[in-house]
Amino acid sequence: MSQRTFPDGFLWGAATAAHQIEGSPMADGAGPSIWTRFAHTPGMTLNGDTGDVACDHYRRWKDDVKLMRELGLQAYRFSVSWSRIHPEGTGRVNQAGVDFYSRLVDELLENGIEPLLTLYHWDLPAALEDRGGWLNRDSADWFAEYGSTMYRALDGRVKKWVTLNEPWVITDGGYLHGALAPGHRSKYETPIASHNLMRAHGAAVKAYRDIGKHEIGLVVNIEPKYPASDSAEDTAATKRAHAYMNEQYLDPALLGRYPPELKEIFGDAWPDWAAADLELIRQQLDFIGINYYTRSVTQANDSYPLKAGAVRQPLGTYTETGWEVYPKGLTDLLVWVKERYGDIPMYITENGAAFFDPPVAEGGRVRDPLRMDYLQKHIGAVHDAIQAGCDIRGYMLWSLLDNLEWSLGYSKRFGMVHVNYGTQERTPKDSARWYSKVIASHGASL
Ligand code: LGS
Repeated sequence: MSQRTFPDGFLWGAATAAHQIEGSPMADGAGPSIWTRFAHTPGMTLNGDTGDVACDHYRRWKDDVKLMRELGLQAYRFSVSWSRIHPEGTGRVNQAGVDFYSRLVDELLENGIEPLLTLYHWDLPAALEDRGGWLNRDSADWFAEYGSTMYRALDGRVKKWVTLNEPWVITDGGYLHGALAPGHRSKYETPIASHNLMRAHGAAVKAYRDIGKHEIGLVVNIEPKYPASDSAEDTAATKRAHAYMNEQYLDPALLGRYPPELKEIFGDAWPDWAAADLELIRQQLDFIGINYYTRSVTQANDSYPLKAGAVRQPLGTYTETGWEVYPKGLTDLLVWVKERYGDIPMYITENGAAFFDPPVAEGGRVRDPLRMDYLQKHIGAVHDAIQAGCDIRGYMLWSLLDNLEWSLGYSKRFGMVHVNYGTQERTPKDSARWYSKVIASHGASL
């Protein structure tokens, strides 16, 4: 096995999100979020699973930080639940909510773990959904207000901030196809929600420059799109799919414009946006966070409204969520980001896989060779991108713990640590022990 070197200061960590691990959604004065409502609506999640308990991290946070330290993590990416901070979404601050995250950050720092804080990982305060949510143009101000509350409370102790996690998933899942909260299904709403999310991103970065002194960025989920054939139809479909997922958010954030394919995809549902909006969206960013899981071999089809979709690869390996394992796609993608947007620092803010894990064996062992193999190959792909000149500053494994996979409930396990949802016992899987060694050797043992 060849020896690999990662840059000095490259951060090794793991990621989670509030709704997926915390539980106790209404504790200590919090307000409900759209995910609490959505999960409590019959038929919206697999088995009716909710985040009421999840990994009980809201009460076990101290033990979880201890676990992170034992694993040797250098960084931890987590998200803040907006409705714990502003139960009505704006205005009144719920100090108990701020204190929860403040204590968590202190504990991380005391254990030598750098916090990466995501402001929005999908759990909009329900009170704001009642005012139109991301369809309301005021959402940019609401988000900047909430961001400012957090910057004032934590900037300095938190030095790496993320505005939004995966705006594409928020709108494609929440506004176009309805599989995710708030469960809308409208081609006409989707561009408006997308645009307002990006205005909110811009407004929150702007507010950060007034209050914060460290780094702020945006996290996107992107995946390379390869044409299924060289037909004109598949080539055009691939271009549309690429613009829709990979350029829709990075282009306005970094270049101040939208790719022209969006008009082709959305037709009369895609408005002509005001130049002032695009100016707000394009802010100086300190880094881009990339969430990578799979690629897509794309062909033309009659799906609405994209008219493109992924073709299953007969010789491919697939994870439990049905996503193809394709490590080279991560290298291709990172090189593409560098080529299109220039030398912006990047973090891998999520990468990982759900596989079927056997039950915890006697002696507390969980063998998960497929996850280990997935991680090894993808971290190798990150290394290849660094070799190709990409400025990659860290890798956050998704996820620290098995957790609530949104509409798929507890059925899919992404953790390097097994969670017994009956007892809340945590058991590091083989992949966690392996990852600890990778961290301790700064990637040399890969
Ligand atoms: O748990 C989520 C992970 C799991 O897989 C996390 O909260 C999200 O930020 C992120 O979206 N996550 C995730 N994404 C994989 C998306 C792959 C889509 C492939 C679709 C092919 C049909």
